[in-house]
Amino acid sequence: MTLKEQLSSWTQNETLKSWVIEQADLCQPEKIHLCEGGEEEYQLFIQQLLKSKTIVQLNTKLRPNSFLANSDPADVARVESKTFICSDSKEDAGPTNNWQDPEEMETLLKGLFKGCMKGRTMYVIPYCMGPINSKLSHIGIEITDSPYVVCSMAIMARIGRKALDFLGQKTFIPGMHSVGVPLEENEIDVPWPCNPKNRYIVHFPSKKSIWSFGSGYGGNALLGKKCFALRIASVLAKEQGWLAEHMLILGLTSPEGQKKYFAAAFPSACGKTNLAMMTASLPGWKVECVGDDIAWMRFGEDGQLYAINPENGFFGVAPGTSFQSNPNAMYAMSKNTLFTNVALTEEGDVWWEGMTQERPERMKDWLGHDWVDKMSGSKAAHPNARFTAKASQCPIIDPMWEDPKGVPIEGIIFGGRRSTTIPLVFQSFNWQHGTFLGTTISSETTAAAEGSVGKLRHDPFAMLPFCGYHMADYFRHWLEMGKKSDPEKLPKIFYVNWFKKDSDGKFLWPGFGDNSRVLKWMFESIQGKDVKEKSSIGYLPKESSLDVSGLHIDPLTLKKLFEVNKEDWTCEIKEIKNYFKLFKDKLPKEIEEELDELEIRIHR
Ligand code: OXD
Ligand code: MN
Repeated sequence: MTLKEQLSSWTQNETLKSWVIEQADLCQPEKIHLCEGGEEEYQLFIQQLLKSKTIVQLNTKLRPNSFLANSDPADVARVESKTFICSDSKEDAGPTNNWQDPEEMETLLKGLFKGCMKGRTMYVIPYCMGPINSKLSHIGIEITDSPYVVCSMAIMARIGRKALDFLGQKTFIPGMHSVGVPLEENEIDVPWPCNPKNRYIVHFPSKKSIWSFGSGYGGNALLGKKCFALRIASVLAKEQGWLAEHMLILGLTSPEGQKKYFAAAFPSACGKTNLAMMTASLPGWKVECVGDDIAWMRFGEDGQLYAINPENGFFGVAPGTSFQSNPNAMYAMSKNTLFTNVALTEEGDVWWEGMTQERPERMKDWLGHDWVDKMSGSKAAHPNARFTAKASQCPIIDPMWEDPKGVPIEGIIFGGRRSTTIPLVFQSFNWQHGTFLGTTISSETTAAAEGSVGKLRHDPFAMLPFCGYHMADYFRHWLEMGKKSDPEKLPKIFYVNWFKKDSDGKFLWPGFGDNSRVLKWMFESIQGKDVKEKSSIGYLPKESSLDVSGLHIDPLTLKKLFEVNKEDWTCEIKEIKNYFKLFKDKLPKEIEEELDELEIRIHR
């Protein structure tokens, strides 16, 4: 069958057909596979990956239908330095993104992609971000030469025939991906092909297209996630009047059976997945998970903000995840899971730092080497090792998680990892003040992130690596969304900090399940209960309004958790002022005013 014939029996979408033909001409693959989705097709790719030694099968008794991939050591994380927003002008990309002239970049990419799939199969994956048939969902098509990417996409998005049927004659976001390693005739492939010297993760906001070359890992290669659902979607959201956010979504039910949904943005290494799947320590309170990474939100005709999780699975960091820290994540990955860069035990199961207190006697580390040198301090699992599992496998997945209408968001939470200054929780005075709080998010870096440990990194709305246009225009978009909406129905905005420390460097707050106490306080504040009082930084919990029953926490510690120290805040304001200089006169005047007013209140 010719490609044209193959395509005609696959789709009636003419734009899609001609795009696939054009890309096949460019990349010159040996074969083309048009994805239908489904378990049978998934197993076909798994067999291929087993054969190429990209993955090994885990013990089917311990971890049914689960596999482990070890990547090339030079391909282990998102590469922000090679991620580009190629808007028409540099100004449109703003000071926080890498930019290159779109025409020059296109020429460069065409050169790289020419013949890049020689000797390989080109997979065409239709995928739906969001529930099928939801007005909030969007369709993308990813072309890739990596069967590992196809399997990961099959978990992380709704792929194949159902996405294609939903697409119909509509438009889609095209995404081209190649590991960038063409094969000569009879050349044997390596288990994890990649091209670290020529790596480009490129977004064209005007054309709404994505091109990714040289990496097969995570957010670089699974184009539905960060590339589409955040960078391109943030541009779509601005144009169309909605919000594409780096936020988890959770439902919180009170002992009386009342339920409220929250969306929350945190920079990486702040426990987003743990919060999204939390087991509440407060008796009678229940958390259910809608999503752990991304939220698409739109105001409904009733004036209420509704959110969907555009993803279908979790691509979670494994190290640190345990039955203590996140039992629901552990259950979610108990079967049908694709692991990457974790260690392999002698029994054929997985292990990573923090999974159990005792480590197994013998293992293969993430590089495939025998794990014998326990004293060397090298890690058995890579710090950015991942599990890829379907969201439906999470025991506390919310019953409404695939509702096409989305879930009604009543509270928005911002936060960061801060050892000083920021109290455990406070509430903004209103939407504009809340937007200001989003602009000020900063977090102390941990060993899991790039750069030196303990350094403050500003990460507005936790969107620093994910905003597809000028960050100050994004602030403006948030302000406008609030202005256009019914103030009574706007979600309340909160700011939290689970990580405040005492002078000995010990955490003041236990975190994890006890964060449900903070969620309860927010819940009651939204209900209009008399639980908050004005302070210079926002509303703080009134004395005794935070439920600490059963928690052995002394009054002094509680005082420290909520302290607003004038000196610390003077430094904080100075730090924010300095950071805002980056946006020059693009910084919305409302944000500047909020900072000025905060300064006046602090010094009053
Ligand atoms: C992620 C990230 O992997 O935010 O979700 O880096
Ligand atoms: Mn994320």
